[in-house]
Parts: sequence; structure tokens; C-alpha cells
Amino acid sequence: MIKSFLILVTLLGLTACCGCGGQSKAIAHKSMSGVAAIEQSHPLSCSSAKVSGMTCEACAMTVTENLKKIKGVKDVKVDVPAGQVKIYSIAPSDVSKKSVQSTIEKSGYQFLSLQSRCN
Ligand SMILES: [Cu+2]
Repeated sequence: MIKSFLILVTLLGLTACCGCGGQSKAIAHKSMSGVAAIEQSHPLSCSSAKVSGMTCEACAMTVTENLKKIKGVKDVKVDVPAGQVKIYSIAPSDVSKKSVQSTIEKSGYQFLSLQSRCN
């Protein structure tokens, strides 16, 4: 009884961590399917950032939306548990450490590192 109550509190806490409420999940799912829509005929370059502080899909949504404002960035894929953010852009030079770092930090999370490849 006590255990299930704690789990419920944990779930509620995670859902509400950005103050986005219950709708954030549906929105996040929409953006995730967008990754699959990347044009296969014209491969995008992928950069990978390590980010600390993201805890739920609303965090992922915030980071995704803000990174997409960087010129040349076509898509963003966030792995919340891994703290990894994949940034897909037309050219590798579209994604600079400076722009990614300031965007992550303005979004309210901690920027750790940026790699110019995803694997
Ligand atoms: Cu969150």
C-alpha cells in the first residue's frame, strides 16, 4: 500500500517536473515520430550532445523545440534516460558547440559535451 503510493507520487512528480501537465506526453510523441520523417535521400549530419537535468518528455520537448530554432537544424532526438540529444542538421557546421551550449542552458539544463558524430 505504502509502496504503491510512493510509486504514484514519483510518477506524478516526473510528469509535473516542467509544469507542462498531462498534455506534454501526446505532444512529445508527435515530435518523436518526426525523426522518422527525415529525408533518406539526403542524409543529414548528426551531432550528439550530452545534457544533464532532463527528467521527462516535457524536458525533451523543450530542448527539441529550442534546438530546432538553430539555423540549419532539421530534427532533434532526445534520449532522456541517457541524457543524450541527437541534433540532425544539413551541415556539421550548422551545429556549433557555442550555439548548442547556450540553447541547452537557456532551456534550463546543463550542457556537458558535444560530439560531431552520433555513434
Ligand atoms: Cu521534464
